[in-house]
Amino acid sequence: MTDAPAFFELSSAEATALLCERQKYLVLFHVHPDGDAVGSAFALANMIKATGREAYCVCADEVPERLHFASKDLQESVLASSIPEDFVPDAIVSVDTASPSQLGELYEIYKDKIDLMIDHHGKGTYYANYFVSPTSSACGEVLYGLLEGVAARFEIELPLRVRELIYTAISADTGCFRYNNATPRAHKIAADMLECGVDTSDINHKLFGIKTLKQMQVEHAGFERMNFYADGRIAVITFPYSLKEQYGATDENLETLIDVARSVKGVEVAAVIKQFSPENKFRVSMRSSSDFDVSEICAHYGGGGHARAAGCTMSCDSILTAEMAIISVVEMKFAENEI
Ligand SMILES: [Mn+2]
Repeated sequence: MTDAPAFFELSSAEATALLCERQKYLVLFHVHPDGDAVGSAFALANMIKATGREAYCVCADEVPERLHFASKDLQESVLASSIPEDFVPDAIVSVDTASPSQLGELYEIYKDKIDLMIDHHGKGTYYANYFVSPTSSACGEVLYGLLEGVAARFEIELPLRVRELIYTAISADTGCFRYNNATPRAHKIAADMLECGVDTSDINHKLFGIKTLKQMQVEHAGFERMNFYADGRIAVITFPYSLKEQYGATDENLETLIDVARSVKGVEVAAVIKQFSPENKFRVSMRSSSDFDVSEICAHYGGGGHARAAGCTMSCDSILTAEMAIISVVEMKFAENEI
């Protein structure tokens, strides 16, 4: 029998110390990277560099094109194969990653070697020796506190670039401060960033104001496939692989489909079921615009997330089966809530 591994929660001061003491940092972030993951990882890497040390960011997936503005000035690629072979980290830190499965193939490479997990979900499956994971709007919010501590220790100002990336992370995860996770603290940090000269309107335009033509074509196709259930309280878009091929769409092009479903008036629970490859594996994204907790639905299928935004992957014989399975659980919950 082996002892179960122990995971220790660190205070902010202890986590800050860990970010000050080492020389070479490897920063891991989750697959299907979003603005919070990329913004947080590159904010940390930029800060390490600003204090005269070395850092590389690594992910199992490349940074999507729409987020290149946050990563390309530091790294052309984030794949593990792109990191110089002679770079041997003395600290491995993950950001915005609540469970080992979200590290994808990186977990096999780095498991047991991850020193610190910096997250904001307040729950998850711990996999690093040490963790900090208060419930916050974004990993960027947690990191802001830690990096202010690092800046103080090295007696420097927090660089503008780091501030831009922290803002990017928080704005991305709060949907431009529209979601209910946009806490007073998130707004206060945004105010700090504005005062320090961060061009927030430019960042928000890049995050939310631009869509590629392909993305809009995909949204149009998704709109035509949208099904409504429970008197319009549930909207589901399925996007099978055949359609993805027909449009020549990338996984990234399908990211905003969920916004189409959730924007319809009266919809409380929105779901998008995407088939990324010919395999019968379906990636489910869910959003709630009421008290309905979609993370419970996704947890039922081995996934997770927040009450209002969650996801899971289902293996079943068809996309229709996946749709029916999701609908039946949501309808069951609706019925339970009404009792
Ligand atoms: Mn996040």
